[in-house]
Amino acid sequence: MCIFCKIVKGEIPNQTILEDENFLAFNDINPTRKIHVLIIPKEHYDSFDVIPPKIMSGMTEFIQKVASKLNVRESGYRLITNIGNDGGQEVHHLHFHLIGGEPVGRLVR
Ligand code: DGP
Repeated sequence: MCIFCKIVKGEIPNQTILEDENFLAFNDINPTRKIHVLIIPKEHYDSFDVIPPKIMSGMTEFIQKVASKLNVRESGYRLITNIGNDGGQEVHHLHFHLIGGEPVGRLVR
């Protein structure tokens, strides 16, 4: 079973930010910014590339609730999902990184 499925099942502890029936948001184990939260669907999908589009509407609403809870909607934040090897994805369970709490800089060179 993948590591994020184990987190969903409670087999690996996590610092939960927000949870509902379908989604979970928790602190990244290795934060790169003051705020670094991972947002996942509880159901396993390998990556964004294979999710049914209808999952995204619930996920969008949930991510906005997470951003509200973290109080970053006014200051702004970055949302990233890595896909596959070239995308730098290490955990193959769809997740969005929400980073912020400070200026995160430019993404492109
Ligand atoms: P990615 O490279 O997009 O697949 O990012 C995977 C992220 O998952 C990485 O930032 C570290 C995080 N991570 C890996 N294992 C764990 C874990 O057991 N707990 C938590 N909270 N985060 C984890």
